[in-house]
Amino acid sequence: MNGDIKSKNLSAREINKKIKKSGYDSGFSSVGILAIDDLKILNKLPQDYDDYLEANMYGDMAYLEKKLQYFHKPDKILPGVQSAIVVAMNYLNSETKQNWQKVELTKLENPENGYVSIYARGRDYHKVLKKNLKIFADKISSITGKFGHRACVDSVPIFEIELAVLGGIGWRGKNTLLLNKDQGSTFFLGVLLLDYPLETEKSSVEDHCGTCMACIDICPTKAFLGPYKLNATRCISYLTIEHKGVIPLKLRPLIGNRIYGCDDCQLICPWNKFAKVAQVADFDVRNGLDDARLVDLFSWTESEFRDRHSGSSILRIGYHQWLRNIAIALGNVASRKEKYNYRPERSKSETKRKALQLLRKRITDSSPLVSIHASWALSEYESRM
Ligand code: B12
Ligand code: SF4
Ligand code: SF4
Repeated sequence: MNGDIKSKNLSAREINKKIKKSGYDSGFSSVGILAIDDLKILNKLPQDYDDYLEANMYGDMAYLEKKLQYFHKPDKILPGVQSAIVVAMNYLNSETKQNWQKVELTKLENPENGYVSIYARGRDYHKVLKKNLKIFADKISSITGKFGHRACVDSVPIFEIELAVLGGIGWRGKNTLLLNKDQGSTFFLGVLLLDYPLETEKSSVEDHCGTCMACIDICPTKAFLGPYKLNATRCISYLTIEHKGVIPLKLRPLIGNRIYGCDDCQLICPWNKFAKVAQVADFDVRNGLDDARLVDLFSWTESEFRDRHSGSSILRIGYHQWLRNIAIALGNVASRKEKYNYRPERSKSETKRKALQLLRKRITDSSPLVSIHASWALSEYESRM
């Protein structure tokens, strides 16, 4: 419970100001403060959310069903909860070039290299945000005195984007992500629930999507039912990360060379011209994942997979799902070469031979998930090359 000793002589506004400064000092780029009443006013959500669940747009993500149960009862998440602080943390790494959106879009046209979403190329963001939220909470206690808290980064059933909108961090874009005029959308969100009372900082951000529909139009799998409405079961991020089983045949060619997540609906967003690089080094690229050859990644043994992805969110999908995703991208190499008229010198025989050899080996893999996708990839490869 809150032991409000130190903040006695400070006004609510002064406390908020100090808290915000501590948030920025803890590596966060935006900080929004909400009183408990504001955690309850999201009454628009349940209707939409019911529809979402009813339309079965969540696939294997059964945990989304639980969200509703907890939604109006933040007390269940943190007993005696009295306020929430929503934070954003930028994740573009320090090497990011000014024209990064173009650079990344070009990578999608190189069928021989795998595309790993920018957010997943470095350390697991859940770990990074949790660590920095802990630092932030310690700083807050030096302003307010001791209090109880819970750090939420995806693991807790709350609506982070809706809270961030209420906290004035940005607006929800048509691609369903949170956007900010000064930072685009390349940031993560986290929430600190506190049993200490804070006052809401009233600030609202207008929707700046206007007539733009670029994200909806670019989506490779046509996953948007319309603006602000996503059928998650068609999203490549869902298919490559959340979905554990066989990828539907008709969606495989649309995945292209994306082997973990997808950034297209952000790469095309005009507001991402203003995206900022991370203030922490945790998101620096590991294992050359910003431009790695599919055949190299497909050659990793299981222990290599575990070692190389230690501390990364990619580890969570497991070795077989990793191989499944790369097999699909390998199966797409031939058709994508035709599409982009891609003819680099080195690819001629050496890469093809290596890909065929690796795929043939995986047809008899003990994991059906791997063998099914390797067989498909091999038939795609052999029929077109
Ligand atoms: C589950 C999940 C996913 C799922 C589903 C996403 C989705 N939009 O539904 C999948 C795996 C597809 C996904 C993908 C991605 N995600 Co995600 N995801 C989450 C998570 C854990 C929960 C979101 C959720 O509850 N979704 C369920 C839907 C129903 O909720 P909703 O989007 O709020 O939708 C409401 C309305 O838009 C509308 N609606 C939306 N769709 C539909 C459809 C129908 C039929 C109806 C009727 C209504 C409706 O009604 C809903 C309820 O009010 C959040 C973290 C969190 N705790 O919030 C991260 C989060 C949203 N993801 C994040 C990221 C980074 C991504 C990716 C960019 C990762 C990547 N590069 O591959 C992609 C982007 C895809 C996209 N365009 O959304 C960040 C976003 C940061 C930001 N700037 O906004 C978050 C906040 C994680 C974090 N801690 O930072 N994600
Ligand atoms: S992440 Fe990719 S597949 Fe998912 S909605 Fe955005 S563009 Fe479509
Ligand atoms: S691409 Fe256009 S419509 Fe989509 S989120 Fe960005 S500004 Fe909004």
